[in-house]
Parts: sequence; structure tokens; C-alpha cells
Amino acid sequence: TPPLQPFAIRFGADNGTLEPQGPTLQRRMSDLEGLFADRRAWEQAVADGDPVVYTVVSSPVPEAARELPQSITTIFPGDTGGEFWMTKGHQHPDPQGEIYLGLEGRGGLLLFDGDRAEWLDISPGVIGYIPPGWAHRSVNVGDEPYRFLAVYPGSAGHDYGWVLTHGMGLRARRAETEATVGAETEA
Ligand code: S6P
Ligand code: ZN
Repeated sequence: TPPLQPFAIRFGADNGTLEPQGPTLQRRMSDLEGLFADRRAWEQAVADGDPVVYTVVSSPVPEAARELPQSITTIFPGDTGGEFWMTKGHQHPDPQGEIYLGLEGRGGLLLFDGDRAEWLDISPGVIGYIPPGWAHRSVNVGDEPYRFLAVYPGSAGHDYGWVLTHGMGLRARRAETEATVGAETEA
């Protein structure tokens, strides 16, 4: 395909739309197998209507070498067995940096390089930087949808198996008494 021509993209910070828009996807609870610590709670949630946990809307910029695709992720509020709703998380097989910009709601960016885990609070106006080689997962720690813009190199690729094998080092749990961040070491 020939290189793109310059163009503007209008994004809806408050509704998660991109115009013009490229591919979109919805991830339901059943798509998150093996990710929540409490497998029984996950099975129950799948049986109880298999809710949509998050959506991803992309701009028309393709995931191709030297291009710079963007997408808006919206994670709905909730928890499964006390663990906040979250994205699957992935590594970029070709390690390259990525940035996230918080747009709405209250969330966090969990980063894991296989050795060290880090947690960044992300809210509207905050940019989270993901260095090359750090697996990343987003978490909604609030009571409304959490939404962010991601900008990433088109040749980075996505490896979801890495997280299933290595975990993410930390988990974000709803505190027993109040709905605040509870990032704890994995059991
Ligand atoms: C892509 C970027 C995001 C995620 C999206 C969904 O590199 O990190 O657009 O794809 O937040 O998360 P996941 O882990 O299901 O791809
Ligand atoms: Zn990524």
C-alpha cells in the first residue's frame, strides 16, 4: 500500500470516537481467560452475560512499518473477584516505545519488564510513557469508564502470550473498604 497522505483526525475525548475511524474491537469477559487471579469469579462473570470489558477504536493509520497508529481504549468500570477490570496486556515483539494519554475517568498503567513492575496513575491530561521492552496493561480503578489515547509504532506488533506466561508482576484490586487503587504483589 502507498504511504498515507497528511490528514487530520478528530477525536472525541468524552465519547471515545475517532473520525475518520479505522478498525474497532470489543473484548468481552470470555476474551480474558487466564488473566484474572480468581478463575471462578471469571467463569461466573462469563456465565452471567459475558459483559464487554473494553473497546478499542483505531484511526485509519495502519499497523505498518514507519507509520504511527493511534487508538482510543475505553475500559468499563467493574471488578472480577475484587480485581479491577483491565486490558489483556501485551508485549511488543519488536520492542519500541509507546505513549498513552489519559482522556476520561481514573485508571492506571501497569508495566512489567519480566523483573520489575511499575504502576502509573493515569487520569485526563496525564501521559504515561511505556519504554521499549515493558509489557503493559491498563486498569480502570474508578466508577466510570476509563478512556485513553495510545500512540505506538506501526511495526511494534502485539504478543499476548507473553503475559499469560509471565504475568504482570502486580495486580490492581479493589480495597476491601473503599474503591481505591490496591496494587499488590502477585501471590
Ligand atoms: C497498542 C496499545 C493499545 C492496546 C489497547 C488494548 O499497542 O497498547 O491500543 O492495544 O489498550 O489492550 P490489549 O492489551 O488488549 O491490546
Ligand atoms: Zn502496546
